[in-house]
Amino acid sequence: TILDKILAEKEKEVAQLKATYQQGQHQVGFERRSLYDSFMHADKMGIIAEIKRASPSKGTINEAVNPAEQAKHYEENGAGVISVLTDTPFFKGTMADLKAVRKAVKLPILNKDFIIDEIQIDRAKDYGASVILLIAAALPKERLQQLFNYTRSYDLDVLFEIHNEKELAVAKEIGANIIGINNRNLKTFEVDLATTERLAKDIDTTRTLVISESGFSTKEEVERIKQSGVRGILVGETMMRSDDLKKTFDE
Ligand code: IGP
Repeated sequence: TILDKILAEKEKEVAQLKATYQQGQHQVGFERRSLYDSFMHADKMGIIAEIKRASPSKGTINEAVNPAEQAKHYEENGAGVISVLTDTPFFKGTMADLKAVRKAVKLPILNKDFIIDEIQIDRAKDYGASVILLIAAALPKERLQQLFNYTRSYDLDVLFEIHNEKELAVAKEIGANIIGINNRNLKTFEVDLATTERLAKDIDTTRTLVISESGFSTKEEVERIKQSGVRGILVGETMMRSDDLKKTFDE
């Protein structure tokens, strides 16, 4: 599957990083910006707007984007968090993108990558990320638990991504307080909002922040998903392609 391919690349990247990365090299000075607090206490739907240059399913989306400018547009138009894809081989993002975004906006920043090792979490923290992504399908439960605890010990948030019932059970065992339900099946690339509706039913949404991820392009879809107790949505492609963000956010 595509996830297997990406993870194989990540192994190489992490080996490289371990050989070359110096702790604190890019440190920006950490000040906590909390996704959980800001979305849990808001009364309108929170939006995580993503900097996504390309993807395995769509190819090029907007490779030439200026991440800082784009993030500022997102912030001015009502985004609550900026997600920055930093994977290079498959999504054409970089850590430099994240650094530029962190400088440009006041919002919490999600480091969107395929995290398999503590060193990536050290790096995310150094660059000023507030949240990291852990993908349930990527690793065994024990390893996910270690990486979750490690991240929380830094006082960073974890967006714990799931796609099915089995992964939801893992999220609960690990104690994830922010669960991202990915509507996209990483094996087939098919997107179905019913995934969120089905899984959110079994989550205590008064205590757990639930984010619905992928496939949003209309106001009707957002209205529909509100009914399931979801407090935030993660939108990439639609935001990257929009030439009128005001309209996109209002819709
Ligand atoms: C955004 P979309 O369909 O709005 O572009 O999706 C986001 O959910 C998607 O980029 C994503 C993703 C991921 C990317 C969800 N989980 C894990 C890379 C890795």
